[in-house]
Amino acid sequence: MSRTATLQDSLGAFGFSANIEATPRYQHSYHGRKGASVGCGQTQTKGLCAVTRKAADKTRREFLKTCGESTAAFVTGCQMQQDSRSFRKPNILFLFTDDQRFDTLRALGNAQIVTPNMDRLVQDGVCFTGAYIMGSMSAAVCMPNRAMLLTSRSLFHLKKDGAVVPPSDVLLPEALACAGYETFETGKWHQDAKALARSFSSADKIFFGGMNDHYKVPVHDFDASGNYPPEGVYCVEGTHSSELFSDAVIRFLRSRFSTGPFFAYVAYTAPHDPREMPREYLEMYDPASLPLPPSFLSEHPFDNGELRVRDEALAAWPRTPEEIRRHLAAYYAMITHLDTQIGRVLDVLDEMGLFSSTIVVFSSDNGLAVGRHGLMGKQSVYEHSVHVPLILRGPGIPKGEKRAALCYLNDVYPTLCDLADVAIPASVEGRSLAPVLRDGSASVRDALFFAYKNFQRAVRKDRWKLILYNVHGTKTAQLFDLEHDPWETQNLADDPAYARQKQELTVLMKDGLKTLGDKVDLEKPDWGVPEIPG
Ligand SMILES: [Ca+2]
Repeated sequence: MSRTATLQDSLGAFGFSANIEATPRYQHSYHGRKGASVGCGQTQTKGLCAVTRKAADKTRREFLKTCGESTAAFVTGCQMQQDSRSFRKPNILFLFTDDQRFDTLRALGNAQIVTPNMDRLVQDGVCFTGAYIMGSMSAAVCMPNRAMLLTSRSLFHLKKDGAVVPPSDVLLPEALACAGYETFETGKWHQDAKALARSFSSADKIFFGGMNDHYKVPVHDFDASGNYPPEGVYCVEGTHSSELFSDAVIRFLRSRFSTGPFFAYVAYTAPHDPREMPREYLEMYDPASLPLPPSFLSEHPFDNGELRVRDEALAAWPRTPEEIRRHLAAYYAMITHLDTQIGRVLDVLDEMGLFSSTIVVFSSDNGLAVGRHGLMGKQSVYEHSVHVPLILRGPGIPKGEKRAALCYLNDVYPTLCDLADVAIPASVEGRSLAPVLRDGSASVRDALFFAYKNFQRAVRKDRWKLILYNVHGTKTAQLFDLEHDPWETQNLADDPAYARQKQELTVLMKDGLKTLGDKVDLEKPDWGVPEIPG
């Protein structure tokens, strides 16, 4: 028996058998979606340098003038555009986890979990407590949200739900590379290989796909051509994914000799199931001592359209408090193990004297229910699925502060461009959070909109959240007062006392979704869109 512990160990006595099928190599997770590819050539650099926002400030315009004068050079190859002024661009270390809910950091009030290194980031940086994802048009929620993070496109403007990033959608590392950054990737890449190839100057231990056994991750070495044939895959058996990817970025940090800025994108696959971690981490958590969430239910109260998706089969129906507590203990154990690995990376950054010159971004691609509302997965628009952690630390960023401003993950891209004084490509749809970093009372969004497939839509504004469902023609509404009911347990949708809020949010939702590019027409019986199978 290996040194590892799995949730299956702890559930063995209960006949737990919903183990996770290994993801076929070169396919996107459990949907059999094959990794697609698109043409890659020089044209992407042409697009990047030709497109800039009119709203850019004077400083950026001056920088772009320099960039624009070199358009011909970009067309023939990405010539690094160095800013000649004294401003030194910060390094950027992006730590991106998988399925980590917003409330799984001790420093943010979760007294049950142990996350000393994530807590370091909270204490040394700014935590955005109102950070959300936009949703998904498929059960593979990770995929579009990673695409949105990397391109800052809205959900409804992604190609194939983010499986493919067309050259017209300039990726964040592409934009940074053309501004002089050395760009590095390790870990999960849920988009096409050509998009990776045009984004990074190097990579190590690349995992194409959605999920896998954490101790047998099929990885590739970097190939600048974007060709990743099946015979190039290999496994480092016995090394946990969180250690594998941390080792890779540490090697990158220690071996680089360039004096220019770097962008290192570390895409962990934890705490996504299968819930595997060294046994000592599982032993840190006693399931019986973990409180059930106030929104625990044995089953979801109505058909939300996705009650039997693969993630929901990770626990038996009806859900029991004992089984949910065991899942929660394993989920927390995996996060604590991940936290230790992140600590190793942060320590190396400090040892190398890069603390003050490096922006560290910490976030996750979506949350996870783990028993809340009778659900296990992330295929919903409840807070536990769409609300994610987001922390920025580094030069130009206040220390130990929080920001409640509502934002999407795709706002991070233009924020980093602003902090690094890098041109924001026109394909970017997010809004820079730089004003919010400067001013704690500032905001860039009045409301947020969420979607899951074509049968769930939601809006959040101030303390209110409205969720509308249309499942095979059956419409359901939920209205929550998040200030008094953050667990979303008291549905006010049918209470006449809140009819005004419901009506205002419905109108807001219609307008907001249309602006984002959604095709849904809430007035029509079928919402005017084809059903996306559950
Ligand atoms: Ca995920």
